[in-house]
Amino acid sequence: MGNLSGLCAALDPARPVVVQAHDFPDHDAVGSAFALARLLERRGYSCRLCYGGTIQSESLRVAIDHLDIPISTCAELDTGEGAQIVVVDGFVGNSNMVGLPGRVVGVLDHHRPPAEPACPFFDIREEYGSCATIVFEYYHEAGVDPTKVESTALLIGLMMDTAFMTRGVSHKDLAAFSELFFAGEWEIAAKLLRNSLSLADLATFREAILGCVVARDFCYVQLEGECSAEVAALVADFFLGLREIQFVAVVTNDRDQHRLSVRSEDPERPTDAIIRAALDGIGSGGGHTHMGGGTIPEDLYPGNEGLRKRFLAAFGWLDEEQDSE
Ligand SMILES: [Mn+2]
Repeated sequence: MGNLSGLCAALDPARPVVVQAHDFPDHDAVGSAFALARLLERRGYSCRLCYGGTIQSESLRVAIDHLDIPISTCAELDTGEGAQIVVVDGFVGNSNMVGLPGRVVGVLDHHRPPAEPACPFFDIREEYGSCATIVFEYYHEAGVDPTKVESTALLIGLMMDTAFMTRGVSHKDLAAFSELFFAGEWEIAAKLLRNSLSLADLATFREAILGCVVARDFCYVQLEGECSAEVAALVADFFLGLREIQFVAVVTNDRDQHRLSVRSEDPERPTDAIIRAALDGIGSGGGHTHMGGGTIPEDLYPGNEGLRKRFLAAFGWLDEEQDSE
């Protein structure tokens, strides 16, 4: 059985389907949820789209507006107990996925899960650069060409998650890219990707440049000012662009918790494994080889230097220092 037919077999066609993107969603989560819902609608399902938290990304807001994506917050959506939920680009139980009333029936994701999901259907492809690529293959399986709008939504997700095809790219991503690029509006996708920042974000970059702590190829950035997850990710990308730096951790304060955006250019230090080691016992997180994130509740936060040391320990560098003493 194909993956799309597997998902459809797990869904009850008589009841509405809720397609849920991860909290504080990004382009990949929203674009994939939207395109998946449109494909399920062609199969006779009625679908609604939602996300947890808020939309912090201005470029995502522009994309939702431009593509006219009918998505609302989980709070606005009155799902009811009987809802069947399909989670996209993350999974319930993760710190970045709010629980909705109803039952999680399916999960589509490209993040390595800490444990196998306990729902009837899941399709997790860690080697893929984006969830959009998985959904694109569902269209293939269905023998359906995505429309221009659907192609654009998927293309933006794919381009954002792979940083213009420079990280985590599999052959499948490239195949999806070559079809979606001209099937969708690549100019819009490229413009959104290039214009994620505004002048207002310069203060964050100034703070980051002045406050970063570098040890060997590891750059640790603590930001005290207000900063969205998207800008924190772009700060991390910026430091990774420095030749000497191969691993970056950016930490921001988010009211009652601390949030991490992590990047790695070293396959020996995959972000998800390092984050789990560094946050062991104090927080949660995960991701891919090249990019990941996590959260630490305020009451468990070990302090800036304490957290930085936890990364050094996760690299095995603290042991080396002790050995050489
Ligand atoms: Mn993604």
